[in-house]
Amino acid sequence: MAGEPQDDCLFCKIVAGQIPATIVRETETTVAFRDINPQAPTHVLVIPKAHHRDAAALAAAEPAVAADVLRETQAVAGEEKLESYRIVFNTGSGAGQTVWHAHAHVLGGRGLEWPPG
Ligand code: IU
Repeated sequence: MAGEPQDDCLFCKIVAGQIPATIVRETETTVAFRDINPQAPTHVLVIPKAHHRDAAALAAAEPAVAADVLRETQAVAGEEKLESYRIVFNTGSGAGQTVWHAHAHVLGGRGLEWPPG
C-alpha cells in the first residue's frame, strides 16, 4: 500500500535504522542523509519516511509531506552553507532514477553545469 514500508526498499530500511546511513537531519516525516556515492562536495538525499515510488507519487498522495521534503532541502542547504545548489528529483529510469523511494538530491559546493547530463 502507498506510504507503507516496503521490505525490498533500501531507503525504507534506512528510515527504520536497519541499514547504516550518515543522517544529517530528521523530522517527523523526513530523513536527510549523505549520499553514499557523492557527486559534489555536498550531496545529501532528503526522503519522506513514508514509501512512495517517486516524487510525483509522493506529491499526489501526500502533498504536505512533499512540502516537508522541499522545506528540508532548504534546511540542508542552509546547514551546509550553500550559496548555490541544485535540487534534483530523478523521476523514472530514463532520468536516472535507481531507487524507487522518492528522494530529493541536494547538490552543492562546486560549480554545476546546465543543462545537466
Ligand atoms: P537516483 O536518483 O535514484 O539515481 O538516486 C539514488 C541515490 O541513492 C544515488 O545517488 C545513490 O548513490 C544513493 N544511495 C545511497 O546514498 N545509499 C544507498 O544505500 C543506496 C543508494 I542503494
